Amino acid sequence: MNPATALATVLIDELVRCGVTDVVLAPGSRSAPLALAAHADSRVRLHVRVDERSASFVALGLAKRSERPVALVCTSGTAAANFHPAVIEASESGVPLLVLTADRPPELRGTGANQTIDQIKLYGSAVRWFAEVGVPEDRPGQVAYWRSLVCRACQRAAGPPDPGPVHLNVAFREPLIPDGDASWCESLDGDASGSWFRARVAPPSAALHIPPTRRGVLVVGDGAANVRRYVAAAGMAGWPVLSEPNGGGRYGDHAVSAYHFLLGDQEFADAHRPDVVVTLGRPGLSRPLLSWLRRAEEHIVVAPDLTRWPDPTRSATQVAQAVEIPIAAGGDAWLRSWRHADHVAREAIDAVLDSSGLTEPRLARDLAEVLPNGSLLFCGSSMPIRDLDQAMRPRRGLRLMANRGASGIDGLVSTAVGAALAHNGPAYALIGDLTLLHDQNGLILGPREPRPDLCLVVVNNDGGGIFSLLPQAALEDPFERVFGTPHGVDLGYLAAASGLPYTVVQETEELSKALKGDGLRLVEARTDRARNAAVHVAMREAVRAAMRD
Ligand SMILES: Cc1ncc(C[n+]2csc(CCOP(=O)(O)OP(=O)(O)O)c2C)c(N)n1
Ligand SMILES: [Mg+2]
Repeated sequence: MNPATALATVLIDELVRCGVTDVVLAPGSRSAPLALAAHADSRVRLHVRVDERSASFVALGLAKRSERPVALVCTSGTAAANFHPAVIEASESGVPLLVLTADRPPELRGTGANQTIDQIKLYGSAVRWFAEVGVPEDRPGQVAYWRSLVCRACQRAAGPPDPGPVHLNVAFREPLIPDGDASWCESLDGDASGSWFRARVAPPSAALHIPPTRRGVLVVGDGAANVRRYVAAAGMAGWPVLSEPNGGGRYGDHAVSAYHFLLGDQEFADAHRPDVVVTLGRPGLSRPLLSWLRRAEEHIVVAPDLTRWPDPTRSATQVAQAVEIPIAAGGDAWLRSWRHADHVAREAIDAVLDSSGLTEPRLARDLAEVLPNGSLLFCGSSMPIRDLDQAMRPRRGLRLMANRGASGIDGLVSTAVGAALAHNGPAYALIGDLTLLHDQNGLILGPREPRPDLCLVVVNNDGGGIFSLLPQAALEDPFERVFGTPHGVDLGYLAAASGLPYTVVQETEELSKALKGDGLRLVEARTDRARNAAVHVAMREAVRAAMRD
């Protein structure tokens, strides 16, 4: 057997032994040993994509939803550079990715040899760990090295306490394809059972005990862990729960879903300054929420990893791996006041949306409501996730996810595809038109690829609608060209080019029917950016007026 085949066979085998089930691959020649080994191993679910950027986001989605490391393979050269955005998102949102970039051997580097670039530490500080594997050689002792390296990579990617991407640069010298000879200088097998080694799991963290408090609030942002336990504890303590949709805590009696509008009301925010706020994950959607967070007497950030904790407002007074929320007597008035305000605000918001026809926040609200239990909803950055934040009513049985680590509008189709492939149940995505166009290649699925059950709902406002809510909207002449960026693309043709079922929704009443079907499909809702900006103003004003009454 040639060394390239031996290394690739052992790498894939040890990945499987470490629990990896999915490998995503983009085609190339230098990566042939890894591609062939992954294809030959029936324990691996292989996904092949022509575009490395899409491939990397598919891997991100798979890993994000499954919370397990997913391997990602490409050839040498710019192919590897196309993984960078997904690696950054994985780093920022703590998703375990195992990036295996094939490379030329050292003697070809820096010589102008074809498709050869400097791949050493290519992703800089965006990976938790980098290793140059070294060119495989036909001599005893290599197998132990390769297997132990893969175990370390899996352990570092999966955490705990800080999951994230890991990069192995794998240099292969020719020949790159199997020669039909199965012999090697030592056994290629792993030891009897399990992975080559098992890393010790981190000991359970000690919880921070806080004194009983009447005016406490639980805030849940992106990437929060142990949400159910904290929401239950907040319920016992009489604390309101302010959860972003992707935080996973927007359900039950204590959920305050109109907080964006409530906290945007100065009078309400002044009257509801908390003694203690506990934040899980990273809140980052609502400016009023972030401003109000800065005014908390005590702000406790819960972070599993004490070397990197989210605190975008720089208001943390304590950081803990876990917090024990105490039960306090007599906190009813605090919770009642939040809930009453939430009820009033929600009625005002719903009244605006119910009388406004098909608008973006209404589509977001209704979509989150009609999806069956057990569904996954992947949300694009820009307005979709914000509209859900502002308009979605509390509910159970719906899993919401978004790429909020770096909040890019890139790779969203592919991330949603990957997440859908790891989700046990129907999957949906709500994304903007520019977000769809940015990752058109994510729609390309070869005939032998595992197919997701995913309905992409695209809000087509012919450009970047978010900018109409920002100060630059006043700059009428340059605005449309440099921010609005209309494109006029007919999404029907786009769907046809990829052979996808396609439906246009004209009225919100048609939504449920349009969502039906299976496999990858596209639903388009056409909206208007200026009208959308007006609806957001109307919601804010309606809440303000209702609060005054
Ligand atoms: C990769 C990347 N490029 C640019 C941006 C800046 N950006 C944020 S929102 C946005 C517009 C998105 O438009 P669309 O997907 O149609 O959503 P809409 O704003 O209309 O809701 C842009 C360009 C970004 N976040 N990520
Ligand atoms: Mg748009």
